[in-house]
Amino acid sequence: MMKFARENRLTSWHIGIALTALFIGGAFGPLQKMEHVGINLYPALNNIGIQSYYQGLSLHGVLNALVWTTFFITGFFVFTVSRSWNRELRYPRLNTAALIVMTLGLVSAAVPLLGNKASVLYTFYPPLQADTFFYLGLTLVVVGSWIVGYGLYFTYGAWRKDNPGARTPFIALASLITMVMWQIATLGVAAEILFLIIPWSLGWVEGIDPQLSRTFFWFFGHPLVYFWLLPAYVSWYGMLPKQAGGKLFSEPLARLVFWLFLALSVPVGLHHQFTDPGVPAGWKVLHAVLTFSLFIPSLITAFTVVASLETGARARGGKGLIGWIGKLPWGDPSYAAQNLAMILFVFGGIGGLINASYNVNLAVHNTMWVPGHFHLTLGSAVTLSFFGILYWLLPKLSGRQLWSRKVGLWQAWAWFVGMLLMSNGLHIVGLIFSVPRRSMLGVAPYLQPEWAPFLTEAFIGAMFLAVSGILVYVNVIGTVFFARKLEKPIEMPVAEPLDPTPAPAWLDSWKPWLVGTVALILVAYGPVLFALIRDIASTSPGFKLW
Ligand code: HAS
Ligand code: CU
Repeated sequence: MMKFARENRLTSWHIGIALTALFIGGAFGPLQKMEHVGINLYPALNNIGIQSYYQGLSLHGVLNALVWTTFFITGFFVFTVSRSWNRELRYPRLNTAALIVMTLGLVSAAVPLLGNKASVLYTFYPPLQADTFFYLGLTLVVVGSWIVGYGLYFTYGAWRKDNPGARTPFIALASLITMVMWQIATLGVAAEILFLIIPWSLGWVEGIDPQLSRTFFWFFGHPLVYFWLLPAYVSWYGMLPKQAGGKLFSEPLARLVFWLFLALSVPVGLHHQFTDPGVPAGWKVLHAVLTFSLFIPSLITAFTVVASLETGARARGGKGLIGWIGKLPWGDPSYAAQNLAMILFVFGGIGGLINASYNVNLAVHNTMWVPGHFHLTLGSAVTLSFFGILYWLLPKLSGRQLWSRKVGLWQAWAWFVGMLLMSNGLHIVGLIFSVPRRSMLGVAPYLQPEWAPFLTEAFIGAMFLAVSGILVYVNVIGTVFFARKLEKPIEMPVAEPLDPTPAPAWLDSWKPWLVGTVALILVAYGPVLFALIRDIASTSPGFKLW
């Protein structure tokens, strides 16, 4: 069998499922923005079983935020890790089993979602109560993703045995750190689902403690957003400089950033619960401060990635203080999509600073500002980067050229413009008018005429996104089924470090970082969870409000 045939097949399946989920989930986005300007198409969807706005919103959140990301990322890492070591998976059957478990989970969650039995939105906060199969399905997706991780760790062990003392190549290390972070983070949601939600949704216990459930959820929910972001960082640091004809400005800094994300991703989750009455203020302050410390790796990233791209642009003849930017490979859709994603992330990141400020958060919490924020981060920094990655990865996997570079460029720019418009409108209505998120605004009795210009701006943005989304699928289908065969094979782009000296050993050493990570989590979460568990109040029955 050709080398990497199995890995390629696994990655293709992961990504194919991810794209299918995004297609269905994404379709609801424009419908939501239409509803907000008074064009309600949901009654027409009754015929295909979509009963309400909230069912659509649940599909949108679960399929996009949870399924598209998790399946794409696990598939991408199977690829990055094996190529980075130039080594096949140690136990490919284990990774096949992982994919099967994830897929069974997806089906189990999708059936109640499509049947309007799990319209609890993607955060599934109790006491909203979904069908048990929804929760079981999500659990299986998570367990499957753990098994993907085990497959990668075994492969790491085999590589390490053959290469004692060598530095783990950056792309493999960064992918592994992200996977380990995910494994720690998902303990929170596993505890929530297994100990609290499933017994309650099966009727074994009468009530649930919503405060404890939310706290377990956000133990997982914040690192979840970095699980989405870090694969994009793998590409921005490890691949994009090469695509721009340059080198990675500082490999040690790139490694440091991933270790810092491992240590700091979890102990900040309370910044989603600043308004929760059951968590003492002191702990919220601690999490707010730790959240601010997370700006350090993001700002290191901004500096290092831009400096790396600059080495490429200058090597291509770029001159001047900012004139070099024009020499970046803007004509390459894979590059352009990811650079545009970064630019949007600057705004998403600044909004994150505002969210994380304990007192300022009160002005924006539960308003449209928050979807404005996460469409710049999850919807742009991450998703647009993944499209950029697809523009070389799909040709690599299918052995065919990208169907149309031009369509790829149009897609990336339409996404960029669409997200700018949509997120600008959403941020403004949230901040200025406190317009609530997750609401059918078009029929709300409190709808105000002053909101209209901004909701219309968001609607226009969503139309750009709809077109852009269609262009993604045109190119995917065109590439896989209709494009010409590749003339020469494509390899994963790997950026060389500017300074070839190997990174210091402490940046390739798991123990100190893992110990630090666990310690920080115990300090930041131990007492909070201890008190909530000690005082558990399993009093709330389940509610089905749809
Ligand atoms: Fe967030 C809510 C705070 C980042 C996703 N966030 C959410 C929710 C989601 C989400 C989905 O503190 C909603 C959850 C829900 O449903 O309730 N977020 C932050 C902070 C950051 C942050 C401090 N978020 C993300 C990322 C996400 C994401 C990343 C997904 C991938 N977020 C919050 C808070 C809330 C929240 C509160 C709760 C709000 C509430 O009240 O409910 C930081 O990590 C951001 C740091 C990033 C930067 C940007 C660095 C820029 C870079 C690009 C460089 C490129 C350049 C351009 C300069 C500081 C690295 C180069 C150009 C050339 C031409 C070369
Ligand atoms: Cu967060």
